[in-house]
Amino acid sequence: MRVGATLWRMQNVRVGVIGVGGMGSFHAHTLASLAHVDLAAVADPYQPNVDKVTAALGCAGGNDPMALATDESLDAVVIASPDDTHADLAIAAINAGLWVLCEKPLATTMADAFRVIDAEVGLGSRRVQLGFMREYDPAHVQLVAELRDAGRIDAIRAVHRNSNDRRRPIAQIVGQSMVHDIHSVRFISGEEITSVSAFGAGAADDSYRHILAVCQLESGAHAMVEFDDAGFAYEVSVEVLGADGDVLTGAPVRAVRRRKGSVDTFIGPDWFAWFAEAYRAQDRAWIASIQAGEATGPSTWDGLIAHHVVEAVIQSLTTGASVVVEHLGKPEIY
Ligand code: ISE
Repeated sequence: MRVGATLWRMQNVRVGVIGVGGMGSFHAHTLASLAHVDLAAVADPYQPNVDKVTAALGCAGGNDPMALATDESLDAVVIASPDDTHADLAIAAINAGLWVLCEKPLATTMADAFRVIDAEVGLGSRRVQLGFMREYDPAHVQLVAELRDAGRIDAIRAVHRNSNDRRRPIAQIVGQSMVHDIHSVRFISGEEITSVSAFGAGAADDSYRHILAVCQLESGAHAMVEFDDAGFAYEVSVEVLGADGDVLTGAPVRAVRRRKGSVDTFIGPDWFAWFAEAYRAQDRAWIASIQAGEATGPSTWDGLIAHHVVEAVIQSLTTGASVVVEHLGKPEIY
């Protein structure tokens, strides 16, 4: 590992990407296009994924995610492998002295999430940025700035319409998708969620089309998180009702398309299009934090708390009861 702030500024950051399906390949392309980044290698057990990225970007490719997570010739890795592999890979990378951008969710169990926290706390400082990229989305950034003179937050409405075209089990809907909205409520309000009542509609097997989670916040404000696994079109919006005014994120700024018989503004086909700038800004900020030698942005603690609330939402959905979200003490490094 190279150290020293001056050196960092002059040298490119050598990055590996673990898991190059849709999300990881998007990161690989984004990172390869940034200044001061050498995309050194990618790893994915599925060879066709590797072939596509190495052919397009000319980096090395392999099939062993753990080998890349512990490759000390790298400075940093992106973890974009299946959700239940994130914790072990993040711990291995932390122990190998690498900087990490870990896709959400941090983990699929609280036990795994705590193991990652323990690894960072054992090191004494943050090493990981979590992929809650909405914090970098221009509309969300502006919303947070506008809230400065909107007064006390009374309520938040977070609406998320997904374009996944397959039915997912409840744990995945909440753990992979609503986890973003849960984090949004936390970073926008600066408050913790203290209880959750969740309702599902459009049931099929272990799945719902639509989930509504009504969350109480510490101040007594509430947040309504509404998720729709519509299967087509993608939209995310957040509205904050403040004592002195409301603020609402709009769609990403796009050209208006006029055709005979229709005039339409942009509706995202998927999250890559809707949040293109957010992902780019996130990856840019991650590289800058590595150059500065200090992890910034959403942390593993944010990932752990988001999963804590995910479990409360699932419990409320399955029991029909309101669930108290137990307070967890935050280690000093966060
Ligand atoms: C997906 O995994 C993402 O991370 C997207 O940001 C989110 O909007 C979508 O619902 C998830 O399935």
